[in-house]
Amino acid sequence: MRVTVENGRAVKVTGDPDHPPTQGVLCAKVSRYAERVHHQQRLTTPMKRVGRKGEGRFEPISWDEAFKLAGARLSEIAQRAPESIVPYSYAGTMGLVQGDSIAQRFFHKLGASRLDRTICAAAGAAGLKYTYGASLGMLTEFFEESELILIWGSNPIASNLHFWTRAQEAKRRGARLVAIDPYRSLTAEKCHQHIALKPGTDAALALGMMHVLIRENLLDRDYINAHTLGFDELAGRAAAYPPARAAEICGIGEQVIIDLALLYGRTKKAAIRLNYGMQRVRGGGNAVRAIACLPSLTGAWRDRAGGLLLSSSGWAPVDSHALERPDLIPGWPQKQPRIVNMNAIGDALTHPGDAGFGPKVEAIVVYNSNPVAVAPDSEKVAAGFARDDLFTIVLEHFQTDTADYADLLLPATTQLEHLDVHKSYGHTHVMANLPAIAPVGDARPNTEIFRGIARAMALEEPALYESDEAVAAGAFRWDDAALKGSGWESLKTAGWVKLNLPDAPLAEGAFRTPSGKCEFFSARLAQQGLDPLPDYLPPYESADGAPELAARFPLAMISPPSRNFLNSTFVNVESLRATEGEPHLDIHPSDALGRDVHDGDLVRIFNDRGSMQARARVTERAREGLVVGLSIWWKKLAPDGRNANQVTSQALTDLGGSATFYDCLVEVERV
Ligand SMILES: Nc1nc2c(c(=O)[nH]1)N[C@H]1C(S)=C(S)[C@@H](COP(=O)(O)OP(=O)(O)OC[C@H]3O[C@@H](n4cnc5c(=O)[nH]c(N)nc54)[C@H](O)[C@@H]3O)O[C@H]1N2
Ligand SMILES: Nc1nc2c(c(=O)[nH]1)N[C@H]1C(S)=C(S)[C@@H](COP(=O)(O)OP(=O)(O)OC[C@H]3O[C@@H](n4cnc5c(=O)[nH]c(N)nc54)[C@H](O)[C@@H]3O)O[C@H]1N2
Ligand SMILES: [Mo]
Repeated sequence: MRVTVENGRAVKVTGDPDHPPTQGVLCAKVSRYAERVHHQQRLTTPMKRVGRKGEGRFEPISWDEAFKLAGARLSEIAQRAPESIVPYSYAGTMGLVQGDSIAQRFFHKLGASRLDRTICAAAGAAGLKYTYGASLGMLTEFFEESELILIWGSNPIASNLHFWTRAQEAKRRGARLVAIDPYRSLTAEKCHQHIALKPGTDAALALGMMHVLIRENLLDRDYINAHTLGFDELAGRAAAYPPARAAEICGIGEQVIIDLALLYGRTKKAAIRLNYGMQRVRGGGNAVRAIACLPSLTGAWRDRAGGLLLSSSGWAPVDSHALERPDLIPGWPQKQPRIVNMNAIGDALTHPGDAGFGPKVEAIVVYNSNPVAVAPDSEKVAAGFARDDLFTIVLEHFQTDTADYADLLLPATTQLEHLDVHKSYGHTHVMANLPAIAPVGDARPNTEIFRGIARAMALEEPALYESDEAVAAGAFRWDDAALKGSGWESLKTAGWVKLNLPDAPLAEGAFRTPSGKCEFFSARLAQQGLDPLPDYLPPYESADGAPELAARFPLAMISPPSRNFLNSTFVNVESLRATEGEPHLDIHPSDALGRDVHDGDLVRIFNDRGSMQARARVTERAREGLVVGLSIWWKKLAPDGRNANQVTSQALTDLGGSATFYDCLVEVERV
């Protein structure tokens, strides 16, 4: 990203035309980043609460006072019960310095609870780990040479524009694009074919495809013999999914599955752009495993334009030990503080504490995240944050829904104001992020804020006071083959470095599993008492998984991202919010008819966990039985002060402990 600065202000951001994956293009929301950075509501000074919890009334204080208040309270708790302190952070910035470095070291030094950062991608990451050994996949550049692209649980026009550019180029060269998505997304409507399966049924589709590939012998036996493990067992599993059965589960036609499998098996350069939308359900990990087996069955990996990409982040040699320093945990490695799953933060904050859970949570420090808006089962999350005896520190750019509950609200810098380094999960370059402007107001980088609190607590640990530049320089294992020949200085000068990888990195196997093969059968899963083969697990909330619940709440709701928001970031940027208008609910005409709901009506969406309102759009974009509320709205900027997470649940996925945002039954009525 390049920034144009005039008189100390960022006036324009553009893509870097020399950077191969982005080619000078920014997506709709990030192209407004300068507007966000200089927004009149940017937090510019530390503040302390003067009103009731959640009321959002604050008065300015100095940084010294803020550090003293934070340090005194955290010291007192840390001496008594360090695990009562919980950090809460996710993807506000994905920078390795402002995300996971000094903050993690600080909490480790205290012996605080550890956070399982699983709100987004953990099921998919686990699925890939058990199958490929790590988050490995095709290089995004070569999708433009593919002859067939399955865009599976992915809406790149909204969420991954730079891949979409490649897919369009492939289309111009004659490739066929197939969207697999219960919703006719902006992307699905631009593909040659849209397969609108029921949410959470992707594993059944993949197993049905396998059944056909095996029956028709559309297999690469040499690749299977040399580079995979457990073919016979997998074939046994696929035998239980003839296309008729898979079709029944997925709610699509049998012939659709047969045709898809034949097309996939007969196309040499067959690529799958899998994405995280399909793993936010109970069986998300198994579904990723099932789909990840497909290119290893057909040997699609042999061509650089074939294979699969869910995440490429495993190619980057990040030194997470150096960044996070788990060895600072008192008594480590024998002593391992408890782990709090971030998806169950509502339960954690409202738990009284007992032998199983450990001590009651007394303090939460939130940075790079907005849990009151983004975490599931939001009524519980808000009830937790509203506790008078909870000490809450929030590091933020803006007074978000979460910031309203802070005792201390501390202004943080944006990417234009601080130093960082990044890897990517969509491409295979690493990037330096150099500050373009001075901090706005009195804002400080996350790292500097944690150093300030550490100093106020008189913590004597040099790693807490390391400079951002030193942290950045140690973020990667520069001696790894993927980075050979470069270092922090050359990365800083060039802006980005392309990882040194073969064009078709899995053509000769080289998976990172214990066997070095693509593991259809996973001994590691078997050892944990789990199914060693991928299977279809019905969603927790579906007619298959919970018939009684489905009788009361017959509609499946998904709430994937809007094009103009980045999770809950950018919702307060007026130009972007104006484009989205107001919260909508897309509902199929036949579902609307039975409920006397008409296009443009205000509707209430509800289940046992909560409710929200939205403006109905009666449309065939949502398949029958499905409703779609594009997200994630700031509650306080929605007309009824609520958002989609009022109805989502804290249940976790089969693998990885991920969130199940799209495994959610509701009912809808006209207001
Ligand atoms: N504009 C924009 N871009 C973003 C984000 C954003 O909020 N806004 N967020 C960023 C982040 S953090 C992430 S993780 C990614 C997310 O981006 P993606 O990984 O693409 O995931 P989603 O957008 O959640 O969902 C993608 C598609 O999956 C569909 N889907 C939902 N359930 C299922 C299912 O069970 N099966 C199948 N096959 N499809 C399903 C949805 O309808 C949606 O169209 O995007 C990133 N980019
Ligand atoms: N219903 C529903 N809920 C979802 C999802 C969904 O699809 N549907 N998607 C889920 C997914 S995929 C994800 S990744 C999560 C995302 O959840 P979060 O990671 O919480 O993402 P954001 O909502 O973007 O909030 C990030 C906050 O970090 C702040 N921030 C940005 N940069 C910095 C910085 O450098 N320092 C500090 N201190 N703050 C910073 C921003 O101002 C913003 O308020 O939400 C999940 N929630
Ligand atoms: Mo995410």
